[in-house]
Amino acid sequence: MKVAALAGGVGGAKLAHGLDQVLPAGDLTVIVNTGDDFEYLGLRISPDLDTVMYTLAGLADPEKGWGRADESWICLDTLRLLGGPTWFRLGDKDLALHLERTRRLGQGETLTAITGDFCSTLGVRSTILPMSDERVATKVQTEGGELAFQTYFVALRCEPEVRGFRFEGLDSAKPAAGVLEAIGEADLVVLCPSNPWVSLDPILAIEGVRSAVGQKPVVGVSPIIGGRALKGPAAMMYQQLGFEASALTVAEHYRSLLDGFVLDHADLELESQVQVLGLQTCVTQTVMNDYHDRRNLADTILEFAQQIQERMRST
Ligand code: FO1
Repeated sequence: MKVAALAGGVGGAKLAHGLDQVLPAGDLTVIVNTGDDFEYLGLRISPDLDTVMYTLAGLADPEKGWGRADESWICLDTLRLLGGPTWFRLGDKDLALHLERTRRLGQGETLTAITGDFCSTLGVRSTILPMSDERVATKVQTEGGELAFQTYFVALRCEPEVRGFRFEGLDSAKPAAGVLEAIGEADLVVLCPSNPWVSLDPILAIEGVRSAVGQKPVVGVSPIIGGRALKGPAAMMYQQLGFEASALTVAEHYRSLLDGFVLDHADLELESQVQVLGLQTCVTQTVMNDYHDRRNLADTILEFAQQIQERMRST
């Protein structure tokens, strides 16, 4: 089964890793949000792309989920001593990647090509694609005005109350080479358990992506479990925007695209309401504490997708 997975940062990367482990080599393409990308210390940082790449390479920091395991912080500590900006923490190994990416972008290479080369070097089996090679910058609209995503997320620790979002550059952004092809060739599209507002919506907003996804069997996995996000501000964003934070709200968010929806055991009581939306459901453990959980969830999703496809064929 060929799978195209749409993913943001840590939660999405974990499921993408599970899929990478259980699918035959070459059958998975992960299409990653680049709305979080920004320039910092003169370098181009692509946090979600790197989180997915490091995770699939088995190199991600197991505690934080982003950055590299066994990292050193000599540059950051020296920068701090010199009075430079250190609010966004870049480890030494990670920094090398940003330096090289920025150098190659400066020579006119695409983010897609550079990411492909890094993935080969780091031993990633699956294809990882940025959503676009053009810059799209997520802006968070708050009571106090509009903020660049990483300012809101890291510098201000998601404290300002959210009013909405804007994806700057969207009008002129095209899907990266291979994105529409991977979706077109896929037997299944998986919406990973990433933040719907700031991780998956930017991908789906890129020209042609939503309609390509809509033509495929689509399974979504809720990033909200028992009314809370395991990591990040997704639940808080729903509440601040006037919605109840729940797996049901996430299913409604993607409703027009979905065929099936995966909920955690903790949300069993929401299953019938998700079915009322016209979706097939699968209740399972979606919390991924270790590699085994990632593979288990991926296997469960693939079995669920097969059931969905059989039902589609028989109706
Ligand atoms: N998140 C933080 O909360 N603080 C950081 O200092 C930080 C640094 C960082 C460096 C490289 C990288 O790839 C990710 C990093 N992140 C950090 C995570 C990142 O801000 C978010 O995970 C995503 O943008 C949201 O998905």
